[in-house]
Amino acid sequence: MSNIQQTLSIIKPDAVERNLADEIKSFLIKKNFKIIDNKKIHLNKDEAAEFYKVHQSKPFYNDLCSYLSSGPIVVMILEGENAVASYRKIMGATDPKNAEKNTIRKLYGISIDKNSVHGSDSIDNAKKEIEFFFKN
Ligand code: IDP
Ligand code: MG
Repeated sequence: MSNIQQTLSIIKPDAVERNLADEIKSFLIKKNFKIIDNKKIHLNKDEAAEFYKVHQSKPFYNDLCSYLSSGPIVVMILEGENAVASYRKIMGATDPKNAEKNTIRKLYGISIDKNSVHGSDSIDNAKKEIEFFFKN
């Protein structure tokens, strides 16, 4: 039975800055994701803090919010079969050095903080994150 889902992807500042957005989009299209909507934006630190508030107790929270607001990002709604889990798989492990080969983070990530992309971690969070960027 088909199980079409939507998930939120972000191309983070390190990848946008290296002009990798089009290459990452092509990679996703080749992997059968449809880009339903996308836009390039530059969050301020308060907006980044709101987006990442699930991580507010983590020691790296402040750096994470500074980083996400440090430059333009590309946010995308991706659609596909089991999109939440399948995009997490193609994105790769949080730390690029632990990511499997041919994942986005292995191909493009620089470090655990500059890991090039974000992806929603559950169907519920995908809905919230899509809402955060696209429904206002
Ligand atoms: P994920 O992006 O793979 O879902 P999360 O645990 O949700 O990973 O963490 C959110 C983001 O916070 C990561 O993508 C990464 O950029 C950053 N991050 C996670 N763990 C660390 C850390 O130990 N040090 C610095 N940054 C981290
Ligand atoms: Mg996460």
